[in-house]
Amino acid sequence: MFTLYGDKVSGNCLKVKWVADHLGLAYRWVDVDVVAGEAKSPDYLARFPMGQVPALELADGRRLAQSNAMMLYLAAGTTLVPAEPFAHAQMLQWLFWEQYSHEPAIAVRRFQKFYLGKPDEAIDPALMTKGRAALDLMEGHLSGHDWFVGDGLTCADVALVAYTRVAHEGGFDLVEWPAVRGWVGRVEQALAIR
Ligand SMILES: N[C@@H](CCC(=O)N[C@@H](CS)C(=O)NCC(=O)O)C(=O)O
Repeated sequence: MFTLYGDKVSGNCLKVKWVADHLGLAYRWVDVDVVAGEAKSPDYLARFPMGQVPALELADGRRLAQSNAMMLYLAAGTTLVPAEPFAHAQMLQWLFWEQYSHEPAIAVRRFQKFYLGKPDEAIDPALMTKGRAALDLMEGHLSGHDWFVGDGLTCADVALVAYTRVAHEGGFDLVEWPAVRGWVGRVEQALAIR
């Protein structure tokens, strides 16, 4: 049994929760209200100095931050983490890309538009440009593949679907990216989150 600290409005937190649920792992969920600043409380920072959710605490007290590291840890030895070295590296390729080129545009624009209620003109236009470029790249890959790596669901799909499935809340209408939309449906079905 382990403990997951998270906020269910956060795709980064849901990634880890979905993996745990998909694998049937037993865990305790602790709500942390990010907007209310709970991830910056002295008590939380003492345990998780990165001051963010999600966070993971094992029964023996070891702690881990960063959604993708947590997913990989929980899913180690399953088909969600390809064992073959090149496929494994491809999965990591998408995970690193997601954190640098996808999430910082699509998730951040969604947060500003949907949760902070900012009007479009008050949001940095670079977020739209970068988010659209990320969706274009995904569309290119998914036009020839059903999944990001190999023939089935991996952590790469879980990471990338978290904010892609709610991209419309950030002003990205997936009608423009039909292969991405089809893939979102496949991943949601595989994770039983629809
Ligand atoms: N790279 C981190 C990003 C985590 C992250 O941005 N968490 C947000 C919620 S989605 C958070 O805790 N924000 C509060 C803050 O940074 O103060 C991960 O993948 O876990």
